[in-house]
Amino acid sequence: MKLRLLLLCVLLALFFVSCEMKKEKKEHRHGRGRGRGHGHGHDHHGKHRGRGRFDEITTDEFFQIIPGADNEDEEEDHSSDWLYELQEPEGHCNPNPCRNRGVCEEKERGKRKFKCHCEKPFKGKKCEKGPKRCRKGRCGRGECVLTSRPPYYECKCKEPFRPPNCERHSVCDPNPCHNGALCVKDGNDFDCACPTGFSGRYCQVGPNDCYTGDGESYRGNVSETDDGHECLFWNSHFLLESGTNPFEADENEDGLGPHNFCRNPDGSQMPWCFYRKGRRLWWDYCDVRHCDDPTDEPTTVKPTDQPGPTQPAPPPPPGPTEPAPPPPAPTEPVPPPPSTTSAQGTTPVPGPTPAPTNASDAQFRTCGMPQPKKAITRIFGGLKVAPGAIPWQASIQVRPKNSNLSYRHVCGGVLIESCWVLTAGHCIPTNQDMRVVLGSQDLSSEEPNEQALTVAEAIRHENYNEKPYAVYNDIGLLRLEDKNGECAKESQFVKTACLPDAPLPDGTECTISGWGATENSSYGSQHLLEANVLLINQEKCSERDVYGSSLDGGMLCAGHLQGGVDSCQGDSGGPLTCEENSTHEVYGLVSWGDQCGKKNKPGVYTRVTNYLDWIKSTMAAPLP
Ligand code: 4AZ
Repeated sequence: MKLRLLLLCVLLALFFVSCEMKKEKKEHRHGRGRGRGHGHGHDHHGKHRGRGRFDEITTDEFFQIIPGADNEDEEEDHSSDWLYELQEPEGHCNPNPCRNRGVCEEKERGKRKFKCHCEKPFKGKKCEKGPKRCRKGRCGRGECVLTSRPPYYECKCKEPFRPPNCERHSVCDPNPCHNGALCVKDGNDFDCACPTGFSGRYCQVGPNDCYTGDGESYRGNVSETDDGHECLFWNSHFLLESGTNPFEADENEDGLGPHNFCRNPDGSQMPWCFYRKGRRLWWDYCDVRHCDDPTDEPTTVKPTDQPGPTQPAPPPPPGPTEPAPPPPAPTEPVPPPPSTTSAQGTTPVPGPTPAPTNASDAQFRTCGMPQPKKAITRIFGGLKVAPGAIPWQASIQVRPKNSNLSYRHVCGGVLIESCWVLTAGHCIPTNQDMRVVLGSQDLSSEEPNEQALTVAEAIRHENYNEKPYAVYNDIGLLRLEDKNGECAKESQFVKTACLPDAPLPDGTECTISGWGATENSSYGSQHLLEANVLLINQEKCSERDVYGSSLDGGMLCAGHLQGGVDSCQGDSGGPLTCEENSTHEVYGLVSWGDQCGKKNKPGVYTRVTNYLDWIKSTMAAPLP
């Protein structure tokens, strides 16, 4: 009896605790216009409870005042010149080697066969260098944003700090609150007392500020995430350091521009924004109301079962800043991409080849077509990997033979047909159970879109040869176990890559992806990461100070123009794909390299065009 009473007490206690927790979450989600945030010491993570925003700003390492930092001259960054030297595009001006809208001129004489005429403010042999104006301390207690006109940056001061350098502060003077709101001083902090119907930290959100559908057309003024983080400007240097065109002067058709309002430029489920937490870049959905929701209780219901980030995202391969995981993909069915194959899905004319396939197989009729997505990954230099962006990416996982232990990721792979995954030869283990996971983004959780398939047969190239200095013929094929003749099922998140049919010119920009080791995590990344690399001239890569005579014709080198970006351990076997005629061809497989991201030591990839006959004959061979 006593035990029952005790159990009842425990249950009641649990019930009340859970109600309190729900209440707290609800209050912070629906707190717009109710004085949430600064001046109230309310912090959603409970970390700085009792501390004002002023203290948070002045103790933030990003908003430090560094005497003289605002008038230093721009320094030239020559750290990546070695990679430019390595590229030597053969096509001179075709493809255009000049970045950032630079105009290419063919040259007859001289060492270089082309000259790039750069648009201001870009410089460099290929107009790859933008002005590095936003160095630490330049904007004191403010966010440094990039602009298209001299001096190519602007300081967006945090309230109550004042321009030009955000060093001086004055609370409520001038009044930062919008829409006639009163600014209420509280020491160095302040609060905006919003007129009825207005909300947001500065009362900048009007009563009709809401989004319809998925919020793609939302052009309202909400600039806070669901958890109360202030959004970064879309032209923030923190976001755009690796971007291709950070100098958009006006809002573009996706609503992105020199402001920090929430938008949905990438077909996500509702307006969202980037924010910064410490040194990391994150994103989250915004505290914005759906127009169908009642105005008195604005809701910010996050799409269920795929919440925003809850733990720090791991870093990317050396190079650009790691984004938080991407928002979930749109739920609407997407029409199939236009077919590049004949009715039977056999001979593509002209262009990339889908791997030879079953004529009866209605699925995977096209290859190399990722989930259609908006250009956000282009805008931000690949910061954000959208779900379905690399649908051929496979995770190859092993566990001891006939055990019940959990599988662990060892390598990447590339789906080229419903039942076939291409990978590196060195990824094929001996005497292990092997499976392939497709459609996965986050390896640490079982995701609804992923498909796990047992490997029925693992075939390594017969001339595979691992030497201490290089791996030769590093290619293998995995045949997946079928169910009624079908293995992988095509979906928004699982598609095949095409096989290439011809060599591509040096300097071509291609994509590498994987869950491999990164600058800060030698165990690998939990989220799928991607980066852009350029194909490097074979002779250059065979020079003595690069890889010398270790390279053979079955290998190719690729690296990043800005230096540092590279594949690494755990990425092996995964794809290097290049876009040709609007489809993605698997041009290389991550194979080896002298460490990762090291100067003069780019990644080495298995040259797939060298093994096309082997791939086709292996897949066509009768089953054992
Ligand atoms: C590896 O150990 C490995 N930087 C893969 C790629 C590279 C180096 C090592 C290229 O699997």
